[in-house]
Amino acid sequence: MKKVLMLFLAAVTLGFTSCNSNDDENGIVIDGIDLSKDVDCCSAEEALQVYKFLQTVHYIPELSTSVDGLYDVKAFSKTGTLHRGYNDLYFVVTKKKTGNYVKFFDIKNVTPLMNMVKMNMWHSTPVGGALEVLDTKRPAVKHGWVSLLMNTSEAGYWQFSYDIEVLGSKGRVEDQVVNVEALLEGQDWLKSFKVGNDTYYLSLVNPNDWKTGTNAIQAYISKKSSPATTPYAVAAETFTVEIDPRMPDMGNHTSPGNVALAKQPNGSYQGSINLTMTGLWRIHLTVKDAQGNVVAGGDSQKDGFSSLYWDVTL
Ligand SMILES: [Cu+2]
Repeated sequence: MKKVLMLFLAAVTLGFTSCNSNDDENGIVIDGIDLSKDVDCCSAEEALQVYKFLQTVHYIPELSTSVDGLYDVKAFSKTGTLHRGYNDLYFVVTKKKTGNYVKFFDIKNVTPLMNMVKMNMWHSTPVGGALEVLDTKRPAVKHGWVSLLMNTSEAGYWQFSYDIEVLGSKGRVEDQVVNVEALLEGQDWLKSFKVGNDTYYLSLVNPNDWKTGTNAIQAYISKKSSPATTPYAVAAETFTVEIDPRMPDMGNHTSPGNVALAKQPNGSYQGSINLTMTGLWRIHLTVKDAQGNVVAGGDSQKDGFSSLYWDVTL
């Protein structure tokens, strides 16, 4: 595959046409296969962008597979591992014969299941909806996410399954055990709250990308399924999540200019958070329903702050 990618790089540098081009004079031929005839693959520019993207993520072997001996399916995350809380997942499919990226494939029914060994029960976890194209620049990369309730421990372990369809060929990854790492001390990015009999999960998205100062803050609110072995979808309800970041080790001082998280058309919640210095920030949360009633957090403990919070250490 390296060879193909290097040729794509060369093709871009030399200004050759895309592999979808009908211009035979400039076709890229590898191992006797003219890539310009491969309508399933990306243009040279698209392939280059995918190649560049893959330099920023790492391969998860447990979640990768092949389909019908024709296609390699590779899963990636930022680190090549998974951890408790929100994780982005990326998938790329290549043709075994040429290493070309395949643009058209579907990944469905991503189902993480945790076996709580001592309790002899299984549960799933918040999962984003159908996987989507990462962006228009990188149409051959599919993106999704999972937010894992617990890390792997003596209490239990995780298995992942999903279905894949590539150009009419179907495959499945079934019950693959994947290790889920704990977060470091001072990092707690996943919390739950109850409204009546319903349990909701608040997944903070990638706070490890934050820097000192003002940051975009993004989260998802998912609703626990019944039975709990069904992946937990993003909640249909509309909430608002007010944030009150404090530094517990520094007299609980706060910061100015924080903006509550509001629901976006894509189902995520977005706001703005100002973290004025490095160290442990406890982000106290107050969740309100669409009518503005407080449904979670907001309760005064002995320190006067909400007992519903994320911890982020910068
Ligand atoms: Cu569990």
